[in-house]
Amino acid sequence: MQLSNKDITNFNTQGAVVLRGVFNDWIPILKKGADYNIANPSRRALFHNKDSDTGAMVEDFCNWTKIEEYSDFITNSDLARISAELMQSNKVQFFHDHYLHKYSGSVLATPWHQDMPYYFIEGDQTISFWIPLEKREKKLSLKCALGSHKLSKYIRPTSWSTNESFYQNDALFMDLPEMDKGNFEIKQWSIEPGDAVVFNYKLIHSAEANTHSKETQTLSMRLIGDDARYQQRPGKTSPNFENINQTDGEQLREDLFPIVYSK
Ligand SMILES: O=C(O)CCC(=O)C(=O)O
Repeated sequence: MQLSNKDITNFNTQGAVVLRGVFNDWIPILKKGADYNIANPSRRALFHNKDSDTGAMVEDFCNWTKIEEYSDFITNSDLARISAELMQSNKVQFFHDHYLHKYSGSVLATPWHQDMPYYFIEGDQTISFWIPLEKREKKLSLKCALGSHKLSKYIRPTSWSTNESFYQNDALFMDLPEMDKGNFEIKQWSIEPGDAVVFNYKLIHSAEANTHSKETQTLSMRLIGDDARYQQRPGKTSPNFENINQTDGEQLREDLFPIVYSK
């Protein structure tokens, strides 16, 4: 797939773009991996609303080393090249995969948030690919607050199911701006399998609960570019790497976060 100059400009100025049909051939492969993932959740998996009959949501992280369909996709699809072009980066490192499984009738919406403050990363060259594995009507698609990746301070991160502050020292962060008062243009795209919404880790985004009669499966693939560096946060990050043994300003370890593209 060839990106247009408009895709590159929009990604950098607005913080998000939709890419149509970019992973068409990969959907059956990713679906096989995701089905395995939900049947075999890792120790990192989070189960929200597990015991409720009004629907539940499962998240899992960092499974690419054990799910061969994920590693095949990361290595052999256009993911890394597209990342380099959109971030305008000479080099791309893979950060992690994040799987979201929303059972039908789930009452749990994904709240407005930025991903960056949950991560031990700082930098402008960051990219997430939000890849639904089935058709998604516009109102159940990712909501992106365009331009919000340029804010000067991060929004306070919270635990999604309890809404409690994620870190003890939350003075570093600011309150979420009012999202429905016209401060940002909110963009959503209807999705066909094979499309991806691509966005910067600093972009404020959210998603509705799953009101479909069927479960939904989404994979978010996260990568970083030249200027991304390790940054200690005031507590455990998500995902957390217990023995990462890195200090502020270092490039992320290549044994855990492999270089997947280099010019
Ligand atoms: O699909 C969702 O509910 C939200 C996904 C999200 O926040 C992300 O991929 O960063």
